[in-house]
This record gives sequence, structure tokens and C-alpha cells, in this order.
Amino acid sequence: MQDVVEKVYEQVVARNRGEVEFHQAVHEVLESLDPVIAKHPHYAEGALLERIVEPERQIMFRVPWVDDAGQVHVNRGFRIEFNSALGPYKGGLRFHPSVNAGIIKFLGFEQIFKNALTAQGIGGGKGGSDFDPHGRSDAEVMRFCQSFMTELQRHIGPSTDVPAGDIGVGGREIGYMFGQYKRIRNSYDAGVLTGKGLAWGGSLVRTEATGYGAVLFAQSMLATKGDSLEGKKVIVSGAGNVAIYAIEKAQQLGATPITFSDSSGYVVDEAGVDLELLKQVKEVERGRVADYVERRPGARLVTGGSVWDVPGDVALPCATQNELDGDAAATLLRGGCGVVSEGANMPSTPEAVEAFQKAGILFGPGKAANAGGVATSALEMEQNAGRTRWDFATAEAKLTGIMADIHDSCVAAAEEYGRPGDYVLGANAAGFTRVADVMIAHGIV
Ligand code: NDP
Ligand code: 2IT
Repeated sequence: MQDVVEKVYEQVVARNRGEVEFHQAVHEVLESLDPVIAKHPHYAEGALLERIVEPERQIMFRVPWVDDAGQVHVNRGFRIEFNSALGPYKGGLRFHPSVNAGIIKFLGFEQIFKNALTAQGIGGGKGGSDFDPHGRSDAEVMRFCQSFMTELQRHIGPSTDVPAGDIGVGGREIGYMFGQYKRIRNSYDAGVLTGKGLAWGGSLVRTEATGYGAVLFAQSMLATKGDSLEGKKVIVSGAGNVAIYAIEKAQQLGATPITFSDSSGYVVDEAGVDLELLKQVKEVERGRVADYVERRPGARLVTGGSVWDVPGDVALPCATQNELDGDAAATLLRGGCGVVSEGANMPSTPEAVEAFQKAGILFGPGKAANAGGVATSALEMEQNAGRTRWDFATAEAKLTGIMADIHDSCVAAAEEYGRPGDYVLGANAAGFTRVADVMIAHGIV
């Protein structure tokens, strides 16, 4: 890294002690900026880099709630409003026991550049709580969501900050939170949350969008080599919203996904994943991956090792950060993997990214490859603002166009800065310059 950039990174580490995921996400972006700043030194002036790594606002709050047995629990809520240069803060809410300030900050930081890549006028933010929804009744989840929104509602609004889902937050949670927002604010601001139900302002394709987008991105990368997903064996991790719809789109494009996973283990189904059964187990029953294996002859559950031990042509990490390390990358490469498209946020460790890039395979980083989710959230906001609803084909065509544009922006930026085919540099450079140009236009704020 150039001295000026290195200094900014050291300051981030000193100022945000112990927030290792945040350090990692900042390092990855700053590292890409060397060729950008070498060509356009003004991006390092006016403390622009120092400003971009500092959230505009960080909100932390107590979330007390009562379980079904009458016991009181206290969780911690977060909303990091990171950057509003391009539009209202936009980004998901994560409910998972591992959530802390550093994790929300890494996600919020990534979101700035991801949202810039969509070119839809959305700033970057993220939030969530260390609440664990697993094993909780609907009534408990509702009471938690109501308590969480009782505080969050004073900080958000359709032109201010627009949360959505992420790990542990899907349609059910968005519904409870919207109900509480509407009640306290006495205002039907449909555009204040995205991922809503179709009957109350949600958009068709939002549920499918992140997984679909990650697969479309893989398809675009393959097309640069005159290849496609047709006939490819696909290794997928996760079994949530992103993984399920990545599997669906991969199947539609003629590929064969053979794995999925959750925190209890991974499943290998050599015949190809039975998507209807997976949806039944995960979306309807909220069960574990073992429930799939019980009903699917030929599928096996593996509880040791990692899903990346399974050889395949394409890997789609769709679970969580740092789920794919250097060893897993080496195993994937030995197994013949030639494409990685990140459905999750920062699922590959720096060592894994380095291994993929050294091997010269097609590697699509999360901030580009998984941007279809937030892009379709912005389409939902657009429909809410216009009090209109698009059909599935219209929304999907828009998503497909946006993913193609993101891919092409990454390719163009990688070429401009001298590293053709480097999607990490391409995504970071294209996202950064869009935000930086507007921050400069807005002055020192
Ligand atoms: P879900 O909650 O629907 O699913 C998450 C899946 O990943 C579950 O199968 C879960 O297993 C598994 N998982 C989560 N954390 C861990 C962990 N620490 N160890 C092992 N397995 C884990 O979330 P999503 O599918 O929405 O999100 C998946 C990833 O995609 C996240 O990185 C998220 O930030 C990213 N993303 C999501 C978008 C969206 O629109 N939803 C948009 C862009 C990115 P278990 O249930 O056992 O915990
Ligand atoms: O990481 C992400 O981009 C999301 N969780 C989706 C954010 C959104 O606002 O739809």
C-alpha cells in the first residue's frame, strides 16, 4: 500500500480496536486504491480517505424483550449510518448471536461501494442485533422486533435510512418491524423498509434477487471466456435466502448445484438439489439440513470438514463472512473449481482471495456479485414512491440489466487501472470513485 493509504489503515485499526472484520473490509478496499490514487492523486486530498472510513453516525441501543416463559432478555441493537453521499443510507439488518459493532461496521462499509455499483442513488448502512431467532416462537420474534423498532424508528425514514433483511431477518421479521414502525409513527411509509410482503408494498423478485444476481454475475464472468454455466457442477454453501435462490437460478441456467449447508453441517446430493424439498424444509418448516437428508434418498449429511471439500466447477459461498479460508481455496482449486461468485458478504478470507487470484480463476467479490439484493430493494423503493407494482418479468429484467451493468463496470475499471480480469480491483475502484466524486462535490461534510 502507498504510505498515504497505509496511514489511513493504521488509524482505522487504532481507532476501532478489536474490530477485525471491519479492519479486513477496509484493508481490502484501501489495497485496491493504490493504482486509483496513483492516477488521480486528488482522491487522497482533503482527508477524503479518512472521512470515507469513518461512519457518519453509529447508533447502539438496548433491546429488552420478554420470552414466552415470562423471562426478560436484553439484546443490543445497532444501526451504522455509514455514508449518505449517494442517497439515503441503505442496507440490511442482521439478527445473529455473533453480531457486534465490528461486524455491522464491516457490512456497512462494504455496503457503501456495493450500493454505488448499482448506480441507483443509495447510500450505505447496516444494522442488526445479537438476538438469535433460532428456536424462538413467532410471538417471541414479534416481541423482539417490536422492541427493536421502538428505538430504531426514530432514526429511519424513506429519505433518511431504509433497512432491509440479512442473516436472520426475512419477510416475517420485516413484517413485525413494519407494523411497529407504522403504529408509532402513524404513517404508512411503505418506502421505509424493503423486503416487504407483496400485499403491503413488497416487490416481486426481491426474495430471489440476491441469489439470482450472484449466479447472473457468474454467468457474465464465464461469458468473458466464451463459456457458460450450462452443465457445470456447482458447490453452494448456506441454506438461507441467498443460497436457495442461487440454486434456483443455477438450475434454470442448466447447471447442477449439488450441495448446501447450515451451521449443523453440509449436504451432498450428487443427483442435484431437490429445490422444492429444500424450500419446504428451510422456508416453510424452518428446519435443519438433516431434515432434507431424511426425506431424500441418495443425499448425505456431513458434519465434519467443510462444504469446500466437495469438488465442483463453480463455488457460490452464500452463508457468512470468512467461511472460505486459504486451505478451502486450495482444496477447491485442486478439485477443478474455475469460478467463485460471492453471494455472501466477505465469505472468502484474504488468503482465499489471494489463492483464487494467483490461480487466475474468475473471482467475483461480494460487493459486486451479491448486489442484486440491494438493487432490487432500490427497485422496491422506486415502486413504493410511484405507488405502482411491476410484474415479475419486468422486475427480473431490471435486475438482469443492473447485474450486467455492474459486471461491465468492474471489467472497465479493472482495465482502466491496468489489471484486466481483476474483479476485486474493478469493483472497489468503480464503487469508490463514484462515492468519492460526490463527496468532493458536497464539500467537507
Ligand atoms: P439467512 O439467514 O437466510 O441464511 C443464512 C445461512 O447461512 C443459513 O443457512 C445459516 O445457517 C448460515 N450461516 C449463517 N451464519 C453462519 C455461521 N456463522 N456459521 C455457519 N453457517 C452460518 O441469510 P441470507 O441468506 O440472507 O444471508 C447469507 C449471506 O448473504 C450473508 O453473508 C448476508 O450478509 C449476505 N447477503 C444477503 C442479502 C439478502 O438480500 N438477504 C443481500 C446480500 C448479501 P444457520 O441457520 O444454521 O445459522
Ligand atoms: O448485504 C446486503 O446487501 C443486504 N443484506 C441487502 C440490503 C438491502 O437493503 O436490500
